[in-house]
Amino acid sequence: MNILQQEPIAALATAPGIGAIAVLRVSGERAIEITNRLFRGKDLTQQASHTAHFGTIRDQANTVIDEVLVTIFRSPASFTKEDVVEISCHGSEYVIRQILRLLLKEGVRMAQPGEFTQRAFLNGQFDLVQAEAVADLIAADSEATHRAALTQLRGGFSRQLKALRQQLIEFAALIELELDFGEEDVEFAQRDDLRQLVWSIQRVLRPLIESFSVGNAIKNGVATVLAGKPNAGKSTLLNALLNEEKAIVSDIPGTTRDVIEDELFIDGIRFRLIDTAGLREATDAIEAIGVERTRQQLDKAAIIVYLFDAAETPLTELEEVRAELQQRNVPYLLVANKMDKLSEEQLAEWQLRFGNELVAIQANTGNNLDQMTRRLTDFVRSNAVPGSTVVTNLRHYEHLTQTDAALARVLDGLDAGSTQDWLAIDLRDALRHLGELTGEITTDDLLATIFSKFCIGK
Ligand SMILES: Nc1nc2c(ncn2[C@@H]2O[C@H](COP(=O)(O)OP(=O)(O)OP(=O)(O)O)[C@@H](O)[C@H]2O)c(=O)[nH]1
Ligand SMILES: [Mg+2]
Repeated sequence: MNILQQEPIAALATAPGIGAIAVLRVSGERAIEITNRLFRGKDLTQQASHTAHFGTIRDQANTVIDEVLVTIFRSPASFTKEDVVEISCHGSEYVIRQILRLLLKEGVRMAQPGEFTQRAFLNGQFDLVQAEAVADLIAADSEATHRAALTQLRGGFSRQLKALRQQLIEFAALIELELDFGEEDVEFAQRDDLRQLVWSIQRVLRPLIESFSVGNAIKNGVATVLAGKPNAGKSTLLNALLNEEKAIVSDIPGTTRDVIEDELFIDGIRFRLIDTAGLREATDAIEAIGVERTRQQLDKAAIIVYLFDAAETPLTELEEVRAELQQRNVPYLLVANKMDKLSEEQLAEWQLRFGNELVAIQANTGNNLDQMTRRLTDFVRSNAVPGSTVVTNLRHYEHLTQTDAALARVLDGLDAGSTQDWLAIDLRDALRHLGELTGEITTDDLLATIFSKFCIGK
């Protein structure tokens, strides 16, 4: 691929604010030459790629601005594939501003948000899925988000999809060719082969589409709803998990009336813990609203933790609760709270009955909480197999589902013996969505939207 060296741009690559050091990045045509003009030390233009050089940056009056370490990367062996210089200086805002000012005087322009990554993309450093993974990686603040972004950065699903898209293009071309023959009844494209190909593409798409709910949970937190009857100890449990007195606890049933939410990282996974009003026939109008909100939260839950008072809940009631939870199709956990009031025999009987679906805890002392949280992380992990690709990006998800829908129409068309022009429309649709997914088809608008989400300097 031809490397296009565009006008030089610069930006602070490290986080703004005061730090021990800061890194300024310059990329583009003459980046090394321009930096060299400000630099006193070795002649940078004569140095090999991937070497670091100590020296000073001076202004026109030959005043030393700072002592710096300059690293040079020669095209195409750099992040943007252009000539790149990284200037590590002291992390003072004054120094950073002065060096940037000198660079601008030499004809360098300030970079737009995401412009470095955009150039890397345009020069074929990686595809769009990977470029977006760079953004996610920078924003990643939990171990799981970080892992998901890294998998996508390493090539993830786009390589496989590109190959399949290529095969689909060949079929589409044959069908378009049939169209050219108009009235004549010719079939260049083997319908059975096309069907096979569509199936194999769907086999790749489907797990990716399904991974989105997990991916989304990883990114935004797993909505974990603490539900149960009043006084079960839901708020006590929330406080114990958060290790702070977030919610009011009392022995009056119906204490919590609104939804209380906070985040908690367990084992690198972000959970959104949601404490709710206890479920019962409300005794007043406000409590009724609270109970209604609990129901809404249950409908949106990713995991339901159903808490009950171990000393006051008969087996028949538990069986009913479990039947209701099973209807909801989300992972749930039956949590017997106040195990201090529970006999060994009773617990053994429940465990025999409910197995892994039940754990006993004592929320007010924190006893056995680790057993419960381990169950929660297991739910998430069992859905997201380590190393498999998890789709976390809404844009990817939409193109994946639309490709899938277009392919389903192709299959319907094949079954119904549709004419070429109908098949051609659906094939083009599928190709377009696949192409936009991996960045083989791009519009300026799309690029602008994606890269503007980056911060300046990335
Ligand atoms: N013995 C015992 N008491 C507990 C335990 N956990 C909570 N409690 C008590 O149970 C009572 C109710 O606790 P809450 O946390 O307010 O219960 P809740 O489920 O949030 O109740 P509502 O907000 O009314 O729905 C309080 O008096 C707690 O101190 C436990 O493990 N053992
Ligand atoms: Mg409460």
